[in-house]
Amino acid sequence: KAIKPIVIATWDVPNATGRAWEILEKGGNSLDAVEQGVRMEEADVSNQSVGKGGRPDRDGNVTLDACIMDHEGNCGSVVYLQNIVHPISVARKVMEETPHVMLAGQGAQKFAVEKGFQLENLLTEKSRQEWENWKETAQYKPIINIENHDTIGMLAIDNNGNLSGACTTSGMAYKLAGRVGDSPIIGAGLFVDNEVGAATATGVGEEVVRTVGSFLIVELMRQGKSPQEACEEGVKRIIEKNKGKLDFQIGFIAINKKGEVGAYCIQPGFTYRTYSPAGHMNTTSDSHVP
Ligand code: SD4
Repeated sequence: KAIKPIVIATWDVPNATGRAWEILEKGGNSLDAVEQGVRMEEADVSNQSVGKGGRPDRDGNVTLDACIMDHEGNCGSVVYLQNIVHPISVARKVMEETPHVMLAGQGAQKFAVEKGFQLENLLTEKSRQEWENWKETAQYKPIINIENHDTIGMLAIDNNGNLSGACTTSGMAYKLAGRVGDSPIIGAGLFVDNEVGAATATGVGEEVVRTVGSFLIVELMRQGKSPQEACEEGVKRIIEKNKGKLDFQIGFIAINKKGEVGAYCIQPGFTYRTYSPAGHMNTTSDSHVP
């Protein structure tokens, strides 16, 4: 059976999936597709959860987390990176041009600058103003489904049937300085196994880390579950660990080698974008809370 390329991403991100699809359609590889795809959100200042324009930590600093993984199991990650618009491309360089998987903070920034990335202020006036307003109450309470375009996790299969994934975020708004979430942690925010499939997460990262969510979902698919069943089981684990306290959001998407997709979340309102030969679609995920 002929391989059909496909790209899937968390939230309603038509520009990102459209860009990835352009690459896949021309016969490009899935690694380029996911990198170029998520860069659209990193550069988009109207997405206040990713890259430039992201909401800052409680001290007013925008700090970015991202990771990328290819079909050979190579991976790269940056955490607590500041003043660089495209952390995903720095993560790719960590993967391809260093003996390491993860670079953090100032070291990651120094590496990026050495590789030719420009330093830029990432705090937009809108995000700065919102942070000023937040400081009046200074209550840390992650908002469920912020504007329906949050952390972007993207998974793709190319013409050769190879899988890659990328995940990039500015993390939870008004987090403690130094906080790193699931999004740049291989196995938590993203996992790719070219024999089985791939998964990625959005939502309160601490909960995803606790269950190594994306790795869990890929392993469940390895054991025979469909992407949908695996995502549901991944969410169920988190719910069990929280003993019924469900006032937060987690959303997973997954894809298997056959190009079948699945998605599941705790709270209603999580959507995902798919682009395949069947067309461009925004789909509402099933949720645990009706
Ligand atoms: C984090 N998972 O830093 C990210 C944030 C996120 O929707 O996905 N927000 O925990």
